[in-house]
Amino acid sequence: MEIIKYTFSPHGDERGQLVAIEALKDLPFEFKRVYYIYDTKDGVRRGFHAHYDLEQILICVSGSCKIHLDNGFETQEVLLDKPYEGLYIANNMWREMYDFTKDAVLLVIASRPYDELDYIRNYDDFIKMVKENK
Ligand code: T46
Repeated sequence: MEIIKYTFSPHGDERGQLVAIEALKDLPFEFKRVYYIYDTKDGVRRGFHAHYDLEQILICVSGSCKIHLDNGFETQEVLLDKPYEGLYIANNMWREMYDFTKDAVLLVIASRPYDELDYIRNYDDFIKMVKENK
């Protein structure tokens, strides 16, 4: 499975760092939504779903966490621990997020507005769909 990570260019000076992300310039898609996950409790694993259409970029802007990716054929574990690095997650990809440090803030840039109908929450349904679409 190919892991696609974007490295953004921090605008650093003596005051510190600033990262700017523009749609279609720094990322391959227009985005419609941003959300972030923080204060994740010890031992928590989140996600457990795929999306029919949604594309996303995940950036751990503080602390670190790990992402389990599963395309139905292969799996990968990805560490996110840099505030200037974004992991691209395409549609039809099962994801789980885990090993959040106490200070972790996971910022997500999403290509579409929130839509519960876009979620595939049953793993067997996900596997069936990707195998049928192959
Ligand atoms: C994903 C991973 C990386 C909203 O009301 N609007 C939103 O935009 C989102 C993302 C969530 N919510 C509500 C729905 C639930 O009541 O927030 C609650 C928690 O969402 P969820 O259980 O889906 O969170 P995660 O961490 O399992 O998954 C989220 C995203 O939902 C998902 O698209 O790819 O982060």
